[in-house]
Amino acid sequence: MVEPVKVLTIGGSDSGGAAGVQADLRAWAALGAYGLCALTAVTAQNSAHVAGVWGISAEFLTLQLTTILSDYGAEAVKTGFIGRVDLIQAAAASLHDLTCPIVIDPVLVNQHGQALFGPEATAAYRHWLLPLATIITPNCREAALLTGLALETWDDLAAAARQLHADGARHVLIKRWRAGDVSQDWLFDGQTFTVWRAPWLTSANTHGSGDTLSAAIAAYLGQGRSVLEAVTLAHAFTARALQAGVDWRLGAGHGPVWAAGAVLTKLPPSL
Ligand code: PXL
Repeated sequence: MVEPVKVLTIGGSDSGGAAGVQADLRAWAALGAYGLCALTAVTAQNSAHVAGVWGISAEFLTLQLTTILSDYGAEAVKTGFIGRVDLIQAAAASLHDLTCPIVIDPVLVNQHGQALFGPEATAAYRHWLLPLATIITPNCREAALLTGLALETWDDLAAAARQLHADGARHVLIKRWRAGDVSQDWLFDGQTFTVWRAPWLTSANTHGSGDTLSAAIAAYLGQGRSVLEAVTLAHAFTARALQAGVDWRLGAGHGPVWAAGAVLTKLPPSL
């Protein structure tokens, strides 16, 4: 009998197929993990714009989660697009008693860095979801919204990481700190900072890269790896996914990362 690593995402559907649960499930299929999904919202979007968002009720989110977890269970969970206080509370209530790693990807800004939701959503993240997080993965703008800090200097970034850790997240990964033509992702574990560096990307095809990174972190954590190892492997996976989609032309706008093209010929042991 073989039991694959089961990973659960709580997030929104991207009708354009680039981000959201579509990105998560694709990443997990590429990694050989079995993906489960509970939807918070259905979006009508293409590569150029979001035409509408239709939210699921909190009761129906809870029904999805209890139905999935009572049968399959999960070795790891990630959250993505949530954005409504009752949905954040419903997700937190269902995750509260789980002992598996939980990755909180706080989808709070759009690709232009503009806030997607009001301050009540940010406050709900801090109150309900941060204390459950094995790791939280905000980009700099999201870390600024969650902490109220401006993140203009590296010391601001360090202060934001400390604050999110004090709010309950066991690890904090603040992504896309720009240093010239280099993008830095900083991990704080409550004591030390570790950095991953990558070229600052000019490719238009980055839609879904944050989702792919947090999904891959969840899969590697579900496999039993340490946070440091999971983040390192997930960065390498996401870089391959970005490379696989770099020359694509799909719609008129922002193109996707292509996790299905990130499969190694030789898979890492046991995924
Ligand atoms: O990439 C963040 C994200 C997450 N979830 C959904 C999205 C997006 C961005 O477009 O549409 C459903």
